[in-house]
Amino acid sequence: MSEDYRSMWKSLGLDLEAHDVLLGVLGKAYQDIYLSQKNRPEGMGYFDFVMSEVHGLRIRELLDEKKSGRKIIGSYCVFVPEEIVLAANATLVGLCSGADFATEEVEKLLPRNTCALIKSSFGFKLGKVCPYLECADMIVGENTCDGKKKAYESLGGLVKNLYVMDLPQVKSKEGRALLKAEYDRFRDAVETLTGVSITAASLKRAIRTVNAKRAAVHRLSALRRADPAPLSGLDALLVNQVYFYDNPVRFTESVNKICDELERRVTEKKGAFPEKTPRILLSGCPQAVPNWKIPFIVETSGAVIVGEESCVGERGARNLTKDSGETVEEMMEAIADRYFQVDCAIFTPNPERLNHIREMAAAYGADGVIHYGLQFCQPYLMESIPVEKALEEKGIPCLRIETDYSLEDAGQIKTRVEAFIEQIKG
Ligand code: BJ8
Repeated sequence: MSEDYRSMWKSLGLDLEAHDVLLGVLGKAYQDIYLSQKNRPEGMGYFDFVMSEVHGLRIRELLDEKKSGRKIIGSYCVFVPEEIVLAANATLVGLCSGADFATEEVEKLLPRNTCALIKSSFGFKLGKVCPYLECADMIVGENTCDGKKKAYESLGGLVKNLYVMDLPQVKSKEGRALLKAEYDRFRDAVETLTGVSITAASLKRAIRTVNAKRAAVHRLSALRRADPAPLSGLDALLVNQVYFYDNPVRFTESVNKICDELERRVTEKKGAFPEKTPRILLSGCPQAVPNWKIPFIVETSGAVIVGEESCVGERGARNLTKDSGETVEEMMEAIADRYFQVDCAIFTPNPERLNHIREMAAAYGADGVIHYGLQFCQPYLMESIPVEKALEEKGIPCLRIETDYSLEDAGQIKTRVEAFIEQIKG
């Protein structure tokens, strides 16, 4: 990344030395994990570029947007509706939380046995290394798992403008009403922040922009059903990660462009891996940038990942919002309907997720499922046991992995993954 950005990072209050360390580690990991892959589609060049400029050009764009009066809103969860943010002429960015940083400082505020994702969000703030966090005018936290909801109480003292959204835990009539009420409250807060009143026209436009982005990733996912898979799981994960940072219109165009190329690859039977490579569905906790550990292990052990049942993947992006409403109220109802289908493990009971995993395994021709749970993540770790049982009852092999962001257990996980791949081959 160019030197020009240093003054920009300084103006955002980043710790330049620590930030250099982060970028150094990130750059090396990207080189080793991504750029060393073979048979990548040309269209991945765009996503490589976005990653190389993720703290550079994209931040400059966001700062330019701010200069022109647009607000930036940061979020940690796929329950925060981008439609509402865009309709108020603001920009939503995902705050990644995919790497350990400033762990000693973090553990002064959070118990050690907090999941790596939550610790990472604190580490990026305390270590002053995330330009997205620093340029956000509002940060939205959500009452999902216990870890997050208690952590936001402390995060509130560290960031300028934390807005906490309450979320239901049960898929009941009352739960749906709570979600709708919280989205109305959020709409008011976003309108106050931006000084822009959301109209039926602006909301419809925003719904269509976000739907187009989701439809593009649906198109990409569908192409991964082919054998040979035209795209590696690592590259697909990268697209799903960039989903949270990029300008939505540009992102949609770039995904559709790579889909055109992948369609040609499918016709020509050109794959990222040879035909009949064992196919894995990855299911579980979200994998935020730069958490590429499990896909890297899987895809360097003789299998290909063909789908992600994850919030950075199909759980987060799968349903479109109905855009036929004519009033703001009708469209707000449609937004609540769409998000109420997200089957995060914080819901109890949560049979939809289990059904979705089974459906995905069948649709993508998966030979086995790897369930990825972050250590200390009770919702997903608890749910992984019934998931494994239900899949195995249907004859779908399942491997449960519990890990964190460190690489200490990489060797051990690789041994287990290799044995699992041998099992599903046989
Ligand atoms: S909708 S998955 S993005 S909450 S890993 S912090 S659950 S202890 S991230 Fe999530 Fe929204 Fe749900 Fe999706 Fe807690 Fe588990 Fe940590 Fe987690």
